Amino acid sequence: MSALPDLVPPSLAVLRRNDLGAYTRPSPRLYPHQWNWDSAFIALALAYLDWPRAEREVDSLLAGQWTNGMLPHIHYNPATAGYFPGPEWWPAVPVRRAGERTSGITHPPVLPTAVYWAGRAQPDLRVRHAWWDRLYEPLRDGLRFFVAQRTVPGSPLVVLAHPWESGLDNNPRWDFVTRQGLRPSRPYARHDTGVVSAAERPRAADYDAYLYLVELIAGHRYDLRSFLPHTPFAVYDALQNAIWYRAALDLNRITAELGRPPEWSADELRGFRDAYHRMLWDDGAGLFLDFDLKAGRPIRVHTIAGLGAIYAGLVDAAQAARMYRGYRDRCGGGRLLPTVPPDQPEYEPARYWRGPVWVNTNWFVVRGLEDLGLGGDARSLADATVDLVRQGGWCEYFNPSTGEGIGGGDFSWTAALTIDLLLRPAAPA
Ligand code: 9WN
Repeated sequence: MSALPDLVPPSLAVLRRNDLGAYTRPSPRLYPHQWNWDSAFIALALAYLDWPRAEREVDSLLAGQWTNGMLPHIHYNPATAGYFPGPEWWPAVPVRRAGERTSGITHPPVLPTAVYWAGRAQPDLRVRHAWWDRLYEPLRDGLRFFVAQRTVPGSPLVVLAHPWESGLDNNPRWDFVTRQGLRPSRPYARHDTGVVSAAERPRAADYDAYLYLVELIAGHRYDLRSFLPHTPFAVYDALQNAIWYRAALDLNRITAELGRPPEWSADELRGFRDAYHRMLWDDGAGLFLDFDLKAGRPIRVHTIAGLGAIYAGLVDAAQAARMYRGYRDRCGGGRLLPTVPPDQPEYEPARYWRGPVWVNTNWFVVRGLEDLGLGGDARSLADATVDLVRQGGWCEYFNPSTGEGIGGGDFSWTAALTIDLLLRPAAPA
């Protein structure tokens, strides 16, 4: 590829520095193993620049798949230390390939969408189709897992079982559980706060609750039906559900190109869409909200997760424009889009998922706006996102008030999605 945009080579250099051969670590000192949605973003970027390496990234992630189809949120590398919690917190995981070590929870299923777009970047149709053909079953199983194992009678929406599964760990939507004072039975020592300032990470009470839930879930052999009566945390996450729906659509796009019948019928998709609107839409907020299954009520916290429906095409252009512009206009001239609007009492501009701008959440919104024909909004948000990286570096997240890059450095998905935004520019208005 000639004349690459200026930020592409240094972004690729970040991915190269984090390349451990079979997979790309999210960040050098903070996250040494393979993470699920991180690798989806990374594979998408590599598809433009190093196709064989993109294939390897996905293969390595799929090597951690479970017998029930679940793709765990972490695929551990036994040769690497320096992360807490390690695989010893997740005993007896039912992996397809004996000997693989993984976590016991999943992550937002970005992978089918990334594989769809990565495939589209492969101009040789034989290579593209052979790859999709090879990945089709594991991707299908990964999505079907949510339907078979993570729904409850009466609703097609998928249930999130741990804040880590959302990928937005300490987002204030989950404060209702971290406020409960839950603690694991074992003492533990965190690794993250030795790498990054504690002021930019989740608090001690958050970690206590995370580890309490790890023990509970592992104690019930990772089976939602078994731990549901006992867990304080079971929610319909507006973003996780949107990502699942988008992945289902993209898997259908793959089947269409392969000349196969669709995996999801129009009826199934319509049922999901109706349930999503019925359960999660909040007219006053102008956003979708999450739903606490245990309490039987919405979680009334406004965050960027409420815009996930835009990415999924779960709303039409007019509703998407209202949601996006309403959210943007609440942000008081700061950098876009904070993960929590500054007018929310929980907003903290430098603490992880409680306010900072993250490149992946912006990317979801950009790609959704673009698909809905809102090219002007998509373009300006894409430009604002790339400018943040240009000024703040390849950091994990950015302070919306100052634009400063914070959290872990050399962060892979910041680099990967910068590459995607530059090489697949959002459509002009
Ligand atoms: C726990 C790797 C992951 C991301 C998540 C982000 C963070 C882990 C952590 O890092 O989570 O899974 O230790 O904080 O919240 O989205 O996938 O980059």
